[in-house]
Order: sequence, then C-alpha cells, then structure tokens
Amino acid sequence: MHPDFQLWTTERLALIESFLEQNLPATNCAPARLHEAMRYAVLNGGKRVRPLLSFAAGELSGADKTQVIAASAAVELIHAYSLVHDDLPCMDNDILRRGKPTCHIRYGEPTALLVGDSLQSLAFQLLAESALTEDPRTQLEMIRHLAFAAGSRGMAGGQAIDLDSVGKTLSLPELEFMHIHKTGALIRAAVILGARCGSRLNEDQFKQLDHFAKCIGLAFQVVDDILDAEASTAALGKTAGKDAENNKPTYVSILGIKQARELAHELQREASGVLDKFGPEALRLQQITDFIVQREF
Ligand code: GRG
Repeated sequence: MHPDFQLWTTERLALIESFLEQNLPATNCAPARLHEAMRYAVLNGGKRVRPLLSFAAGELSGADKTQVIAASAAVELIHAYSLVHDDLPCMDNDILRRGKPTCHIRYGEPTALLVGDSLQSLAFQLLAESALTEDPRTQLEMIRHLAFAAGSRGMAGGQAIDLDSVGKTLSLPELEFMHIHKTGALIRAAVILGARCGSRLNEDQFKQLDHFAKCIGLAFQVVDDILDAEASTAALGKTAGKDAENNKPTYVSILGIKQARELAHELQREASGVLDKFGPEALRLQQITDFIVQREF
C-alpha cells in the first residue's frame, strides 16, 4: 500500500472507530447484555471498506471528512447487522466471524437477532439526527437510499435469492443479479451516501459513480469467492470454498479460479475507466478499487 494512502486510511479508520465507539450504547446502560452484544458485533476488527468508500466519494464531491462520518457509520452498522443475521443457524449457520465466535455463539440466538434489529435502527437514527448536508431534502434522500439498499429490493432481497439458490445451478447472469443485490447494494449506498455529503457533483456524475460502485461491488464478491476457495484449498485440499461446500453457487464454482480472477480484473478496469473521467480527485476511490481487487483477506 502506498504510504500516502496508508496515512489517509489510518486517519479515517480512527475517525470511524471513535464515532462508532461513542455512538453505540454503553454497556452500563440497560439492557446491558444487548448493548454489550451490539458492541461485540461492530467493534471487532472489520476492514471498514464501506466507510472508506464513503470518505473517498465524499472527498470527490467536496465534502470534508467530518461531514461524512455519520453516513459512513450508518452504512457500516447495516453491514454489521447483516453479518450477525447472516451467521445465524437459520441462515449460514457460522460459528466464527472475524476470527472470533459469532454473535449468536457468544450471546445466544435471541440476543443476536435483537442485535441485528437494533443496529439497523441505530443506523437510521444516526442518519436522521446528524448534520449530513446543508440541504434537508438531500438528507432525506440519503435516508431513503440506504433504506432501499438494505431492503427487499436490495441486500435483504439478495439474501433471499441466495437462500433460495442452495442446491441449484445458477447461470452467470443469475449469480450476478444475486450479488448486485446481496453485496452490491450496500457498497453502492456507501459510495452514493458519501458523495451526497458534498455538493460538487451533478446528477449525471452520480449515475457514473453508481456504475463505478456497481463494478466494485461485483469485484468485491468475485474476490471474496476466490479468497474463500483459496482458503479451503490451503486448509483442506479442496478447491471450491465454503459456499460451494454448502451447495451454493459461487464465481469460482461456475468459472474456475483463473476465469474468476480475469473477471475481477475486468471489473477493476471498468471501474477505473469511470474514475478516469473524474480526474485526480478520484485518486482515493482508485486506490480503494485496487485494494478490493488485490486484497488477501
Ligand atoms: C441477513 C439481511 C441479511 C443480509 C446478509 C451481505 C450479506 C447479506 C451477507 C454476508 C455474506 C457474505 C460473507 C458475503 C460475502 C461478501 C461479504 C459481504 C463479505 C463480508 O464483508 P467484508 O469482507 O467484512 O467487508 P468485514 O469483516 O471486513 O467487515
């Protein structure tokens, strides 16, 4: 990672961690166990890719980093809620998340369910009560955008398609449709909400930025499938990855590792092509795109 990008990232990670730390309910506040579990689910070392995307998009649209914090935190809280619910026995039934016991393993299923519910509510509370932009209509549009992205025509809808795909053979377009919703909708929301904090972009540029976000959302998922397959190969001598072992279609199970890698690079090129039109102000988005495709974790 370029030292200048490293510094940029470190500064913003400190801002988001401290904002989340301060805005998650304290453990000495009732109901203490639920609040402890909410903090466990959020403050446990995620990569914070979505908040970093919000900061970078905010920079492109002329917003100061302090203006972007609440919006970036709201997106991260929705992400954290989705992981807690995704890990539940009725969904993916995972026992480890970020190298630690999942929320329901540590606190029990009923509490984990309420953690997800409460994180989702907190996200919208923060969006509604923070000064995100000077124009209240834009703030309302940001709330609407995140609600849509998290709901049945966004992330939750993608999860429904995912659950329904177990044991089925999906075509590449069907797999893409699922991931545009399941993983992509929130990544797009992170970019658009960050950009809405500033005032430098016109609606045509928002459309271009959304196309960029769609490409990196898919690239993120393709790389996730590749990393998952490689981890399985290293640990078990298998090549498919956890999802494929669970009988779920993945980019690797459909394309194989080599073609999946080519697809990730193709999406990276397409995303970079969009950013080129924005000039040097898009540097941070470019660096995050490269990180998403080149990451090893
Ligand atoms: C339960 C409504 C509901 C939705 C769940 C996104 C999602 C939908 C489930 C996650 C399943 C999963 C592991 C998908 C692969 C891509 C992905 C979103 C990985 C996790 O995101 P990272 O890598 O996680 O940003 P960290 O831990 O860094 O925050």
